Amino acid sequence: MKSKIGIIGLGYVGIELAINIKKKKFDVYLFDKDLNKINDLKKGKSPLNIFTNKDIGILDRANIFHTNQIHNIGKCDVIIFCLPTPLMKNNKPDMTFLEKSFSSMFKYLKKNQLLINESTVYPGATREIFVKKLRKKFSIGKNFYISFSPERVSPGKTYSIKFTNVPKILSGYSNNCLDRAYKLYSKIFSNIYKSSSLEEAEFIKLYENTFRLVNISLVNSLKMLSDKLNLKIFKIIDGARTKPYGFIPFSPSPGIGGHCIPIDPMFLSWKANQLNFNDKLIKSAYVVNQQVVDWTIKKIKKNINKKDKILFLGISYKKDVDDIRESAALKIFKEFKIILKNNVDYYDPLVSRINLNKEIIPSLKKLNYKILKSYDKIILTVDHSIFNYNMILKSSKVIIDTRGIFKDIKKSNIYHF
Ligand code: SAJ
Repeated sequence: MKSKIGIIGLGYVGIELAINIKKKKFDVYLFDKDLNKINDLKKGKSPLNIFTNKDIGILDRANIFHTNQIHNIGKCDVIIFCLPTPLMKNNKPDMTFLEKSFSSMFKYLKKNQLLINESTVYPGATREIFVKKLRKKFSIGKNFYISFSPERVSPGKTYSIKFTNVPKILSGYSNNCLDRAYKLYSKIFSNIYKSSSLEEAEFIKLYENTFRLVNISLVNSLKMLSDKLNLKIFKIIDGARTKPYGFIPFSPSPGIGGHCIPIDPMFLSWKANQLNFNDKLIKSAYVVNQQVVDWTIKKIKKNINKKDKILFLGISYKKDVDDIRESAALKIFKEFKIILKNNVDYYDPLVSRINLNKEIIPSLKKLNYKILKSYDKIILTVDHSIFNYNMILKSSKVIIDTRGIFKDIKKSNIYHF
């Protein structure tokens, strides 16, 4: 009998997982609290730019539920959590999405179900959030199973590697739990890495993203330092990357965004403080990535006039994604919207509109020679692949390039920082 797989949370992780589990002929039961998303999916319409309607066509529209129908979770053999785990204002991990969702389904949980948490959490969270409660109703490892397996979806499909070929970290509360999870995930993922504990797997995930935060912060910090020496950071990176070992290049940026890199490492920093381990490195990296946004704003201000008409190219948090969470480009755009009011616009084909303090600001509908020429300054904040960089180069009066797209072009009307 085919296992029924329940997926809680239909974001870029949950939908990616659902598509790939469905491809392996399992029944999927999908749950989300966003009614618009549910209605889109039921109509066969992708709710996220990164999936086409064809991609989601495989999903069984009958088994898509709003979380007010969570009692259907009782029909599932496996329950996979793919919910957001943001930070609270005080940089404390916010586990409420997981906690609320788990509480709402708890009374419908059945014997022999397997619960897999894919949401990024601090070390110990899976045990605290799920195990503690489950113990009251089940004997974990005997008649209920629990696993942690961090998501490794790369939004914007930055790499060619197929989702199911990305090695999957897998851990279990007990060996039985690990075996149960392995039985399912080995049918979906080609390469499973069995971790020795829930906490180790939680830590592995955070290490991966802390590695990025620290290195992106490093390159942005060196960008600001090299600028004081009138050196070009992109040329410095070009030189350093000739080293065939012991160096991994990262790209300078106007700051980091997204809901992984600015967030996940702070779970580690928070946990460190809980354990009286005074983390300095992660905190400093976090601060640098806030500083570089302000630094970029200051540099732009120095290179524009009050009457300038300005166009921002790109508003999302990174190349080829439509997500604006924590976007540095958006933070910078907001600043200039306040200063220059109607003299500033943005064009981002992946983000049709933004809500700025209740004011809906639409993206320009298109970009052409005439439109580019009509602006005094063009600020390149996100390096989307879809942009016609030749046209931008030829048609813009002045380009402020914060992504190094034009790093090799020496023209007096191009500023790099
Ligand atoms: N960024 C830089 N310089 C870089 C790389 C990124 O400034 O060299 C900026 C981006 O513009 C963005 C932010 O950092 O604003 C985060 O970028 P990211 O490439 O790390 O992308 P994310 O946030 O989508 O991270 C996700 C993570 N995936 C998971 O957590 C499963 C991360 O581990 C992946 O490495 C990353 O995708 C990826 O490589 O696509």
